[in-house]
Amino acid sequence: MLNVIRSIRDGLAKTRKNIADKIGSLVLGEKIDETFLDELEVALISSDVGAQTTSLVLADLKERFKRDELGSPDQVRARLKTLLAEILASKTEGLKVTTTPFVILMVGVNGTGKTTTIGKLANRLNKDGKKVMLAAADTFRAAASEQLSIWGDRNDVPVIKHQEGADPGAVVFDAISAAKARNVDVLIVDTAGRLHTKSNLMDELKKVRRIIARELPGAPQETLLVLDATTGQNALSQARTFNESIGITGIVLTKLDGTPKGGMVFAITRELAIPVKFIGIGEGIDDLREFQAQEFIDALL
Ligand SMILES: Nc1nc2c(ncn2[C@@H]2O[C@H](COP(=O)(O)OP(=O)(O)O)[C@@H](O)[C@H]2O)c(=O)[nH]1
Ligand SMILES: [Mg+2]
Repeated sequence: MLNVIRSIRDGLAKTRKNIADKIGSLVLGEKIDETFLDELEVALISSDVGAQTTSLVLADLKERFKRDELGSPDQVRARLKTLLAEILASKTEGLKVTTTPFVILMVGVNGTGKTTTIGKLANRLNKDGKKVMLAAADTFRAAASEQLSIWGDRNDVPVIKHQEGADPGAVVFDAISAAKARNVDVLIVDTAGRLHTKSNLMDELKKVRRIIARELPGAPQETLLVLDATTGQNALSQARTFNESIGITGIVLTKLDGTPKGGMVFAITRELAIPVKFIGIGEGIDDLREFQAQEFIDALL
C-alpha cells in the first residue's frame, strides 16, 4: 500500500512541486496572508485544476482565512485536501468485469497512449486471472497493429488483426467471434486516433461501436477515453468531443509523470462529470494505476 502511494507520489513529482511545495514553502509559524492565497491560486491554475474548480477552492479558503481558521500551513493543506476530496467524492469507480466477454473500447487522439495503456491493462487483468484478448482496430497505420502485437507477446495474450487499411469493423467482428469461441473474459479494442478528417474518425468509431453492440448485446461495457495530461485544457475539449459523438464511460489520464498538470484530474471530474478510472505514470508495463481519489490526494499533498 505504501509502495503504491510512493510510486504515485513519484509519478506526480512535477505537480507536487507546484502545489505541495507552495504550501510547504511556508515556514511553520509564518503568517498566511492574501499574497500567499493569491500564489496558491496561481499554483492551482498552472497545475490545470481548472478555472471553475480553482475559484471554488479559493472562495472557501479566503472565507476561512477571514474567520482566522487558517493559521498554519498544515491547516491550509488539510482544508485543501478536504475540498479536493469533495470534488472527487463518489465519482470514482474502478473497472468491474461483470460479464464475459467484457468488451473495452479504447478511444482517443493519436499519441495519447491508447496502445500502451492497453498493454498495461492487459497485464493488470492477466494478473487478476482474467483471460484477455486484444483487437487491432487501428488499421490506419501498419505500425499500429505491430505495436499492439508487441504488447500481446509481452503479455502472452492473443491479438486479432487484419492488414493495414482493412475495415476496422471487420476486425472487431472477427475479434468478438474469436472471444466467444475461446471463452475470453476481456476483449480490449484498440482504435485509430487520426483519420483524414475528424468527422471520419468519429464516424468510424460509431461504426465500430455499432458492430460490437450488434454482435454482443450490451457491449462495449466500457468506452475508455485516453487523454494525455501534458496537453492540459486541450484534453478537456477532446473529452467533450468524444463524449458527444460516441459516449464515454471513463477516462484514462496518461503521462502524469511528465507534467505539472496533474490537477487535470479535478477539472475532468468537476467540469465533465466523467470518472477518471486509471492514471498512467510512466511507459513501463506496471505504470498504470487504478484511480483512487484519496490515494491520489494523499500522494499529491
Ligand atoms: N511518460 C509516459 N509516457 C507514456 C505514458 N503512456 C504512454 N506513453 C508514451 O506515449 C507515446 C504514445 O503512446 P501510444 O500508446 O503509441 O499512443 P496511441 O497513439 O494513443 O496508441 C509512447 O511513446 C508511450 O510510451 C505514460 O503514462 N507516461
Ligand atoms: Mg496506438
